[in-house]
Amino acid sequence: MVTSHTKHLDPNDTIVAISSATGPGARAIVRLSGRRAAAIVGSLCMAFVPRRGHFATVHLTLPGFHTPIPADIYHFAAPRSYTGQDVIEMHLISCGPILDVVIAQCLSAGARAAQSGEFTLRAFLSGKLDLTRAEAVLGVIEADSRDDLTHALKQLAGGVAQPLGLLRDDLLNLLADVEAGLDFADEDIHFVTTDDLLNRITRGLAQITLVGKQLEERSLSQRPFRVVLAGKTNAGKSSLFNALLGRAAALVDAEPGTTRDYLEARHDANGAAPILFVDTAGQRVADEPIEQAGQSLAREQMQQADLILWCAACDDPAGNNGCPSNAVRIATKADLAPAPPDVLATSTANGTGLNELRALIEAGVRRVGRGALAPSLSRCANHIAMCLQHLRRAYTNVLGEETPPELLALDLRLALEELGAMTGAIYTDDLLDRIFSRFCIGK
Ligand SMILES: Nc1nc2c(ncn2[C@@H]2O[C@H](COP(=O)(O)OP(=O)(O)O)[C@@H](O)[C@H]2O)c(=O)[nH]1
Ligand SMILES: [Mg+2]
Repeated sequence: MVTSHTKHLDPNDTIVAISSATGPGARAIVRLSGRRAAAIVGSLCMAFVPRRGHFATVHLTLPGFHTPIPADIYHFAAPRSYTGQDVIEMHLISCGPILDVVIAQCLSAGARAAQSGEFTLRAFLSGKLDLTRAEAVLGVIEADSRDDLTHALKQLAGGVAQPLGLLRDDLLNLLADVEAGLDFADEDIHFVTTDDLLNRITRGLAQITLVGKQLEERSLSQRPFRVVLAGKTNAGKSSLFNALLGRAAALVDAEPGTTRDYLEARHDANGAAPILFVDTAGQRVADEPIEQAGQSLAREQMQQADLILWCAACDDPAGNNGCPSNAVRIATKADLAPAPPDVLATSTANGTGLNELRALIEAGVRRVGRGALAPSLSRCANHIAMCLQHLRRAYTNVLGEETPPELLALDLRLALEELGAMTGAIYTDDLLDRIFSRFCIGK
């Protein structure tokens, strides 16, 4: 699972570590990554504030040292840094006691000690490392203590890089054949028949579809965080659902049993992990089959939930009957009666507790660590979709025999470019190599 480690590795923390080899040496490097890097380093050198993207030689004033310690400071400004965040490197005299104090000072100024591989993990999360190179990340972080992390990244990148490589190979060979044909067009030499073209493009389509599917499967982390509102009928679930979404997505009515099946609505806050709110039919003794069905759907939803909010109105003493043990209890309609102690009280009538409820949900999202990998995954999904589009056009072009081979070559190139953008490889030289080696053109 992607979930168990990321809670320890909040990418919003500013992390610090000695990033040079341990032991005696001329210079040692202390590296920080995160929003507060400059402020933290600044606190070590009095009034000096490192300028974004600049180099400076400074003197650190460290507790217990009477002389200022010289240091070179390199500021790599986000997003153009290894991790994609603000990165600061302090190049210092390589001396254990000095380094210890520098790290201790950074920690007390608000940095967190980086976990093994965490800088690279951040590079991966910010899209600086592609899926293929993410395998190298695995190597970096293969330390025993990071089993979880290794496992998570393996799940994400493991099987994808290889089929991507195969697909790229196939498409390159195909393009090489088509382009070679272009060069010999006058001599009417064909390197590939229409049937062969269609077969090979179809194979490419199948492969890229497969890679897309694998990515999808691996992107469990992209699945939105499911918040299910449950409780008795008339508890105020739909009202809360609407309030959390900030729009009237569900019908609210004084008549109990208004919500009969369940309603889903996705909430994408800026930059935050997506949340799926699910409003369910209330629990009550159901006579009608349709209502019974609605309630069994609600139970199903609760099973799939990442967070169950069990709503019980403050003026309903029996509101918590049937509340599952893993649910978070919410005392709704707090404007009508006092809420029980230690339960979050809300009211959609006067807004009580809504911010606290949002914070509670966000904490749940963070705990599960969902969404941290989402940007990288959706980036890949986008390239795959574009690649598919170009390949489909290539296929149609081959079918419509009038189409000049230049257009086919263009589509194949565009498809390869999408793969290239995904993996960061540049295929042009590669392609020339192939043409030269396979056809001895230009000798
Ligand atoms: N006074 C008060 N009434 C509420 C509040 N929330 C919901 N209601 C009312 O309670 C009734 C049931 O609300 P609804 O959201 O449909 O409950 P659901 O059956 O659990 O979905 C409606 O008449 C709402 O207007 C609240 O915070 N305060
Ligand atoms: Mg309802």
